[in-house]
This record gives sequence, structure tokens and C-alpha cells, in this order.
Amino acid sequence: MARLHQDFSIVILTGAGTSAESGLDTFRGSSGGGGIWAQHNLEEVATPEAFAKDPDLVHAFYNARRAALFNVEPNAAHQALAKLEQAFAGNVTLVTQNVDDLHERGGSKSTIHMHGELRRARCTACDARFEWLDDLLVSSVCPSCQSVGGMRPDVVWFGEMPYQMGRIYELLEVCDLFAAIGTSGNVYPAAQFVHHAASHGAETYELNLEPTGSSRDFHRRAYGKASEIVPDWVESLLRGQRVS
Ligand code: BJW
Repeated sequence: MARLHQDFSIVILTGAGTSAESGLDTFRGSSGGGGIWAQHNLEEVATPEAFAKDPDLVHAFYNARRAALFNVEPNAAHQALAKLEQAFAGNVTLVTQNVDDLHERGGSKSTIHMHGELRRARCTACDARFEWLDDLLVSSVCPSCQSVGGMRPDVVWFGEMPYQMGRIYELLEVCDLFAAIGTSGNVYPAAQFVHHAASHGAETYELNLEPTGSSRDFHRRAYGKASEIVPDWVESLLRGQRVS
């Protein structure tokens, strides 16, 4: 690692693998199979069409996952990324595809949740967004416009535009280092971030349990459990930190 300076800018993209050791399922599992999409048909629970067709089923799917957040804790990977954000002299931006709140609970202060957040709800009638810790139901009332039946999880389903894409692309275009951690690289547009960052000059890192279909697109790679390889990587970045 070259010596780093105060203007050095890092963008980190995290995915479900970052939270796996906290006890939250990944979507696609590892090479042996499994994961959330092996148990649920994504077209029945994670599309706007699914919500229109069977909102009770969609609410049940997300209510269970929201409730599960009360039983999990951030792991060493979340904590290490928070430490990097706090201790690094340059700029660190954490972009997560995860809808859990483990980065925040691990100490990160300004995480971009590009696929939304389980602990938030959105009204499809007036578009207001709220913190929402209880179950969502078809009978839930919008606290803003009082509509009934239109409250939905504030998550980004297939076919919908992820949040803050303009800001994310701007950050990718000026960053010096881009890292993808615990993500399979199967879902767009996040899967394209490595190309966008590299084409604007960033050095790119993949940190994952195992190689993915995108591994060859990264300049550097480290494989193993996030709770082990992320703290090591963060320490190496902090050790290399010098004003040149
Ligand atoms: C470990 C570990 C450990 C395990 N340590 N690692 C081509 C171009 C553009 C778009 C498309 C395209 N083709 C199709 C599309 C559309 C679609 C898409 O990508 N479909 C794919 C199936 C092909 N994309 C969309 O619809 C998106 N919107 C969109 O494209 O809008 C238009 C647009 C165009 C251009 C610019 C901007 C916008 C929206 C996608 C929304 C995804 N939503 C979900 C659900 C969110 C709510 C919920 O949680 O239910 O988001 S799907 C699901 O996948 C979730 C995740 O955030 C996302 C990514 O999954 P992730 O994080 O990578 O998890 P896994 O499970 O896949 O991988 C885990 C990895 O961790 C594995 O590699 C393990 O090995 C590893 N691991 N344990 C380290 N301990």
C-alpha cells in the first residue's frame, strides 16, 4: 500500500456477507446453496408487483426480518469499518446494500443505504418516510396523510431505483480506493460500481468469503470471513496512513 494522504478517498460497498456472522441470512448463500432466495421466491416478495398482488405476504416476509434485527448484534467487520471511518484522515464513505442497521449499531455515522432500511416505512400515497420498528400491516395508517393500505417497507425492490445513485456515482468518480465487501456482485447497479470506480482511476478490492463471478474485475482480493479479513484490512489501511 502506497503512503496515503489526507485527500485520499475511500468508497466501501457492503453486502449481506458482512452481516452473515451476526446471524442474518445472505440472499444467495455460498457455493453450497441456501440463502433467503432459496426459501422465498423473490418475485413473490421483493417486487412492486408482488406487493400489489399480495401485500399480506410481503408484509409477513419483512416483518419477520425486521423482528430478527432485535436478536442480532454487529460483528467485528461492522466495528472495523466504523473504526476506519473515525480514524482515517482521508474520506471514507460506506455504501451498503444491506437493509439491516448493523453498520449504525457498529458505530458508523453516515452510511448510505442504497437498498433502503428495514426499520423504516414509506407511504405509497404521499411518499413520506418514517422510522418504523413495529410490524407493518395492510391496516397500518400513514402518520402523515392518514391513508390506509399504502404503507410499505422502505426497501428497494427489483425494478425500482436504488437510493442516492447520483451521489454514489459522484463519489465513485473521485475515490482513490473502492472496496466491495461480502457481496456476490449479482445485483445491479451495485455490481457495476467496481467498473465505474476503476474507469475513473480507483484501485479496487474485493473482500469476500470466497471468489465471486466478478473477482477478476478487482485489482486486489482477500478471501475469508468478514469478521477476520475486514479488521486486518482496516488495520493495514490505518498503518499505511501518512501525510505524504
Ligand atoms: C461472506 C460471508 C462472510 C457469506 N464473510 N463474506 C443489468 C443492469 C442494470 C440492472 C439490471 C440488469 N439486469 C437486471 C437488472 C435489474 C435488477 C438486477 O440486478 N437483477 C439481477 C437479479 C440481475 N436490479 C434492479 O432492479 C435494481 N434497480 C435498478 O436496476 O434500477 C434501474 C437502474 C439502472 C441503472 C442505474 C440505476 C438504476 C434494484 C435492485 C434491488 C435489490 N433489492 C434486494 C432486496 C432489498 C430488500 C430486501 O432486503 O429484501 O437487495 S435483492 C438482494 O440482493 C438485496 C441485496 O442488497 C442485493 C445484493 O445481495 P448481496 O448483498 O450481494 O448478497 P448475496 O447473498 O448475493 O451475496 C452475499 C455474499 O457474501 C456471497 O458472495 C457470499 O460468499 C458472501 N459471504 N458469508 C464474507 N461471513
